[in-house]
Amino acid sequence: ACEPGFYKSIAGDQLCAKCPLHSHSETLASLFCQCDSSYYRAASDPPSASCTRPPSAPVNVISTVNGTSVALEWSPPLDTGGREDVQYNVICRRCMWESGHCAPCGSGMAGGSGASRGIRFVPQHTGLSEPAVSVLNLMAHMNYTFQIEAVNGVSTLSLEPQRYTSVNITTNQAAPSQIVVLRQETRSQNSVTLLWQEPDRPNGVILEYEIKYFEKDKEQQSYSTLKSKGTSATVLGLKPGTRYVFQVRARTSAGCGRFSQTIEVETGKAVSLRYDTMTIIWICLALVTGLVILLTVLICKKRHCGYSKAFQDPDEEKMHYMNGHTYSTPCWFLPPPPPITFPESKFYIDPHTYEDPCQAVHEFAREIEASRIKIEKVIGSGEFGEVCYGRLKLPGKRELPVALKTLKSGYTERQRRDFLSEASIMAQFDHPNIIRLEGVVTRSKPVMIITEYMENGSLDSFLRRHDGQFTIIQLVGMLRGIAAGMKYLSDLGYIHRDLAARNILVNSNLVCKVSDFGLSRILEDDPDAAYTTTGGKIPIRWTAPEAIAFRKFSTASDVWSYGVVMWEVLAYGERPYWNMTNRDVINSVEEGYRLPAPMSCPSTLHQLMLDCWQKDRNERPKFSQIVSILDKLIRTPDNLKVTATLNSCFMPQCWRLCLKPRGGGGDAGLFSTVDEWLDSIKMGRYKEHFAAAGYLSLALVMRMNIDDIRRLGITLMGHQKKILTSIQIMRAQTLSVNGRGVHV
Ligand code: ACK
Repeated sequence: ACEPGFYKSIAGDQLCAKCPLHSHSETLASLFCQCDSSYYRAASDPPSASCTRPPSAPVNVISTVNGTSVALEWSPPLDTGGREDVQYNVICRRCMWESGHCAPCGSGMAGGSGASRGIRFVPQHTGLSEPAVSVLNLMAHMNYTFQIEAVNGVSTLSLEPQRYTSVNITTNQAAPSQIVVLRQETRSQNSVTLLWQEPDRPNGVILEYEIKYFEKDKEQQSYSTLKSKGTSATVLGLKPGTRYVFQVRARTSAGCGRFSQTIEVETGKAVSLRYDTMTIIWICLALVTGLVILLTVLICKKRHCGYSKAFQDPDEEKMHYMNGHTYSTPCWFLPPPPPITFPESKFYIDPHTYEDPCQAVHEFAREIEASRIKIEKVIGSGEFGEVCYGRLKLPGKRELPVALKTLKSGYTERQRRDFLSEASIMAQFDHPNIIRLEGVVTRSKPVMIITEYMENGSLDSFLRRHDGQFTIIQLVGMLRGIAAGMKYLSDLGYIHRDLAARNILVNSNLVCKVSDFGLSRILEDDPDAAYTTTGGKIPIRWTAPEAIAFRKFSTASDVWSYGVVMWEVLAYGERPYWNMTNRDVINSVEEGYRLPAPMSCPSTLHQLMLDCWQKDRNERPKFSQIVSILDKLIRTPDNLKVTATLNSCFMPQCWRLCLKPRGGGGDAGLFSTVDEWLDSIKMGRYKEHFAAAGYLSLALVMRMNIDDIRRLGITLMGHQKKILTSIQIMRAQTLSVNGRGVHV
């Protein structure tokens, strides 16, 4: 009999064998050794094999996202459990990262439809022997979590959960998926009408569909294409009795999707119509009778005060209903309807106070049918999806150019709520300097917010595109508009929190309007925004110190932000605090540092900025005061003549200007060539003008006056001033270096 610790599979004279690794026998005459706790023997393992255990999790997962595909690679587990047969399984989950709620990719989830239809794993998702897999056909702009687990021959025997490593990825934009449903609606001798369904994964706003068609078997010789904005189209000009092949694909700003499967349609055969004389007479009679009836109806209608229901504005319709009148009686029998008065609301209502903020949106904003909108092009991308330009045609109204903010597909419920909250807020405002909301599209996809269209886009990029091209009065006019909009908002009790030039839009008349409302408008990936110790993301450069430190947001903190917007406007879209880090900005402002006056900035305006940046928020001016100060300056522009560039250096708040004149006036000591200096003041376009006129050194440049600058052929007043001011600063600095002048 074998001793404990030894075994013999069959009774006989052979020697006892020592228990293999991770196994034991506690009794005499054991036929096999039992595995230690947490170790197992697979069914195929002989009694002589060591006991083994499941592997640890794979390590070093690397994910490479390419559009809507991801390649995952990893390294084998550090502990294979003592076996060689390690394999991998990959589990895909779509997760709502905010709520932490995850669901297998194969199941539907709130906010997405058909979300994971068609996800493909290459080579497969279970039993992988190589540590790599590619996952295709994911949804665009979506968060996914992949769990990669390592398993071996004993994993199924263990009761412990499998060990896995997770990786989170977000897919990027991608072209729309293939159209799968395409059919013929009608056909005639010369035309075919097709109907199709939007692709399962539009992955953005579908700008148009492309219909490709050709005579059967003649694709190589020629084919034609037709564009359509909607999901149907009639192809005209076809030959009778001919078999045609049709395919359709969708296009978004990310590109074209794949063409659908083909369908074949044969046009009708040409038939010659022959009518006898009697039939022709009957047709003519019917036409004449129809015409007479039509004219009679039209004349009667015209006599009824010209009010046609077909052209009635839905808003008007609502108002008539609210008055309790119906207008079936001709209007000359009724007294004029009393004016409608709405209860005056002094304060705006925060849609977040609604139990269901999605209900709020319909309380404030009107629903617009998607068929009334033509999307023409994508003009940018916002937090929630693409921003498009389009045209809106409401019944009885002129067609309007509009901006369409879309909510990208695959949005979460929270994203939809935040998105529509912005509309609920905007809908409550009515002021020439606040972006006007036209309505919302919530009953079809994509969900959209429709606002007035501002031809010049956002103020910061607009100013950068037109550096130095406006008169000071034009700039003050823009600032006055923004201040008036902010006064209106503050009167309603609305605090903007993210007032910055990027959130102000400009129309073709240079009117500035405040935009971007709602709490979640601060982009997660906005490099200007940083998490604060008090929680939440804050656009540091524009935010008052008390709001950064204690989240004390108020109209006074909006005034601080307004001061930064003033600076951005007068500096033509320069980045506030240039390339200082957020941390440096917080510390310097705390120490008392304030932005210096931008180049050629009137000292009155810089003083107003400094007032907006008073540490004590009670000391800051009110928006109503800012509006009246700017009004006065516009009426008496003489007060704008004294520029602050040199003087501001003497202000205690501006000491850094003297240390760091980057992006400001220029510093003779910092530049060795004329080209370098011109680049530093963003006037690099005039390098050749300077070189051609022989100004090859800074010493020569420093002797120039305004006439010399004009002689170079620089015609824009703003640019002439900018260059001259910079020359004056360099001169002053050289004086101070030589010890002959004031220290600047
Ligand atoms: O600087 P932009 O051209 O102006 O790029 C951004 C982009 O969409 C993302 O916000 C533009 N944009 C937003 N709203 C409007 C609007 N109402 N009219 C015109 N452009 C707009 C903005």
